[in-house]
Amino acid sequence: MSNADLTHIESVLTDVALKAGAIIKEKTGTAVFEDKKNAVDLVTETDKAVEDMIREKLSTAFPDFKFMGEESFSGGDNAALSDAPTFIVDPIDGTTNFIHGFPYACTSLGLSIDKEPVVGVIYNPFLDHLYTGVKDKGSYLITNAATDSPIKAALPLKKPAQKLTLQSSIIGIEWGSDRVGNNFDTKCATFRNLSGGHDGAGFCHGFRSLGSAAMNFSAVAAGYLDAYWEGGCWAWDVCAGWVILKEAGGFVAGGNKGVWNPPVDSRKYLAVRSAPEAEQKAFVEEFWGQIDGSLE
Ligand code: LIP
Repeated sequence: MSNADLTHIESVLTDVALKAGAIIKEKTGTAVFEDKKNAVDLVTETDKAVEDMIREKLSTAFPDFKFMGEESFSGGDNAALSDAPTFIVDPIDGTTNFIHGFPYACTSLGLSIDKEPVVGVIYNPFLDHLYTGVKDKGSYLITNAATDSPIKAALPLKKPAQKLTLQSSIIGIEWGSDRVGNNFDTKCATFRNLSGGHDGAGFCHGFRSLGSAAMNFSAVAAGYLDAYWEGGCWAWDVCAGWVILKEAGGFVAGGNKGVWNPPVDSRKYLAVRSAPEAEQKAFVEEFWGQIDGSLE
């Protein structure tokens, strides 16, 4: 598919994301939630309504493309990701934030071809921030996105002053929705290692938890976070952010030691901000050295 085609797809995804954002904002404060697999894995009627709207618009515009959405998948439509052009969609990433009114919920719309993320659009309607990325065409943050005077800036937003090292980093982390078992234990032990379990000496400057994988990827792409480590989320949480980060000079390694090229549906990732490649690789190795266990 040509770059022109991908740019056209990006503009359609942008329109759809802005429409989704308008619905999400209108429903804020009215969210009635249900549990999915457990009491911290939540869904609302708005997640489902927004996904239905997105699916309808995208299948009309691109009838030959496949669709993988969080709520359709939970509803039993769970075919594995194939090489075919596939929209990978989270109608509301950060559903818990949406329910609580914490303004870091977004719509995440990605396109993968040959299982590679090639277009990504992420829209946070509460901040009116739109992140976009197209393979080989760069990535951007557009503020005031839903107004008549949007402001577009190339990512990353800042050239970090510091060398990328584990010791000088702030790292995005999430508990996720698995609060027992292997991944929970691996995260707890690793958080301890990274935060100062060694004779009181901190190994990183701190953690941040935005409550949305797409928002965490966007923050790494912007350069606000140095890295984001996750185990347990899904392709729809990361597909759009993946393109945006890579086009911003970032790097996505596996969430477990030794995995340099994780597939987008591998469910465990270490996303690293823009820096010289040797620094990124040294950071990844150093981070992996602190992982206590192995994510599933
Ligand atoms: C959430 C993610 C979050 C992750 C959770 C969950 P949701 O998505 O973005 O970062 O830790 O496990 O998947 O449920 O809000 O769409």
